[in-house]
Amino acid sequence: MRLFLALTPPDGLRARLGKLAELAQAHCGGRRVPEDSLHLTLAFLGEQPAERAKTLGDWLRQQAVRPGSWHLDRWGHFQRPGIVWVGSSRPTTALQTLQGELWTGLEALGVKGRPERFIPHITLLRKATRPPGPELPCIDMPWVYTRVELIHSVVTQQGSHYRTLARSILPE
Ligand code: 2AM
Repeated sequence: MRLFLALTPPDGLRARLGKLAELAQAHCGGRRVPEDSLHLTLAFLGEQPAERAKTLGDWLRQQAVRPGSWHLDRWGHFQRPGIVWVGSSRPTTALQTLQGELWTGLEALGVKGRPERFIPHITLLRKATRPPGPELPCIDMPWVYTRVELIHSVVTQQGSHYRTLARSILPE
């Protein structure tokens, strides 16, 4: 099972990001990530056996992550796969800490693949043919998060479908 840990945007923000994706596609081409699939990946776990998915779900249901926030205010581009994304130009210390703590827990469960660098971003377009430019609107969107999700990515010919398997608990 292809798995990842992610934050998913609250509904209002999700809708605003969906609108941004439409605007971005008009300028950059490519394929839009469907609105209900928008997310911020904290840890990509790759293919994992089903038993481990269960272990990871049980583990995440016992984690109370510290709620936090970050601020979306910039466009970004990963040239090679043609990814157009939105992220933050401000320090993302709380997210970096959260990502590091999650990987420490994952490694204790035997998961490998902690990346050297973490660039928090929300992918809006894939296979874009042009980078985002000044014609795209300025972004000013706060995102308050409370829970991390374990998501199963089912890859089909139509694209990836995401299914949430487990969520962290809210701190007391
Ligand atoms: P992306 O949006 O930057 O492509 C589910 O596939 C999520 O995991 C996506 O958000 C994707 O990030 C990320 N992802 C997919 N393959 C990855 C890989 N090989 N390494 C790191 N992250 C990956």
